[in-house]
Formats: sequence, C-alpha cells, structure tokens
Amino acid sequence: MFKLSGMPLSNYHNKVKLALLEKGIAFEEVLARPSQDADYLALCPTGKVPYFEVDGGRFCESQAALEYLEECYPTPPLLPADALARAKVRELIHVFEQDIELVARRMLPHALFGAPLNEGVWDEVARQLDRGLASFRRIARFAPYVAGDAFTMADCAIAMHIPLVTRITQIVYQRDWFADLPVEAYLAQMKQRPAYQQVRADLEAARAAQS
Ligand SMILES: N[C@@H](CCC(=O)N[C@@H](CS)C(=O)NCC(=O)O)C(=O)O
Repeated sequence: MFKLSGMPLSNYHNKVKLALLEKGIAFEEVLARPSQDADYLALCPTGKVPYFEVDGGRFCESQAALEYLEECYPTPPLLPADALARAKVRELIHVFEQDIELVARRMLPHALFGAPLNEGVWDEVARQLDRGLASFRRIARFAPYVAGDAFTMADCAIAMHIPLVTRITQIVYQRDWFADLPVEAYLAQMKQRPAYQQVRADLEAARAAQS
C-alpha cells in the first residue's frame, strides 16, 4: 500500500493526498514533521515533508509522487492524453512552485511564526512575486480548471498552493496578488469535489489542534 508521510498542514503533503483521493487509491497516511535530524534524513533525504513508501522503496518530492501515481494508476487520468497538453500541465506546476510558492515561502517564517522581517528580502520577494504572477497569468487557463477543461495534477498542486500563498502575502504585504484572476470561483469549484473537501477538512482540523 502507498504510504504518505507528512502532515495535513503541508500544502505539498496535501497536493499528493488530493491526487491519491481523486484517483481512489487506498493509502496509509502517517504523521511526520520536517527535521534535519539524522534519523529523519535517513527516511527523507531533504528533511522535508512529505515522503513516500511503496513496494519496499522510499522517495520524496511531491511531483515525483504525482508522476509515480500517474504511471502506476493511470485511471482516472490526472494528465491529458496529448503530449503537448501534458507538457503544459507540468509547465503550470513548475512555474507556480518555483516562481510563486517558493518565493512566497521565504516570508512564511515571518508570516506564520513571527520571525524577524528583513526589509531587503521584503522588497525582493515582492518583485519576484510580481514576475511569477505575471508568468502564471500568461499560462493559467481557469477554463474552468487551471490547465483547461479537465481536472489535472496542476489542480492538485495549485489549488493547494493558492490558499497558502494568499495567506502569507495578505499577512506580510496586505496585498492580494491573485486579485485579477478568477481564483475565488476556481476554489469554490474545487470545494465541490469530495476529495478536496476531505483534504481541506483535515487541514482545518490540524490547524484547530495546533491552536
Ligand atoms: N519540493 C518539495 C517541497 C516540500 C516542502 O517544502 N515541504 C515543507 C512543508 S510544506 C517542508 O517540509 N519544509 C521544511 C523545510 O524546508 O525544511 C516537494 O514538492 O515535496
């Protein structure tokens, strides 16, 4: 059985969990927290969450997991049949994660844990977010799914990342970088999906338990 180790507070954990639920794959979910301790690094080489165990092997990186699941459990598909359309789905995920999520994440320690704010970084992150969002606007379709007319792995990723990026940037900049995109309608539509509802409910429960 596929084992997902991580925590429901993690958007990368939830990206993989959403794909598992959408595909109807039985899986075991185990709580793990990021750590640079040797014991944890022996399980997950980056020390991050999530990591995965299957068929006696272990690996990390959420996108590697989505690609693994797509190969081993092709139905229902989370990638289009056409090779170019598949490349466009992967392009969206890469641009969002590298140029938006990872950039906003630099402000996460300040936004969520009260770490001191570095003014230089504040400006730099804002500039990079402007650029990342401009790239995203050029390729996002929202028609009605982020990559077009079908639910894909880009939705598993981006529907989990948008709320975190919005939360961080609202706290740090009091600015909504998604204001001119139809993300409200998009997320409302995601909330109609039972798999998304379950992932979000587990996230809310984890947040409630934390406070
Ligand atoms: N590229 C990784 C990113 C995973 C990631 O950044 N996870 C966060 C939690 S959402 C984490 O473990 N952060 C702790 C750290 O960076 O040390 C993936 O796609 O799985």
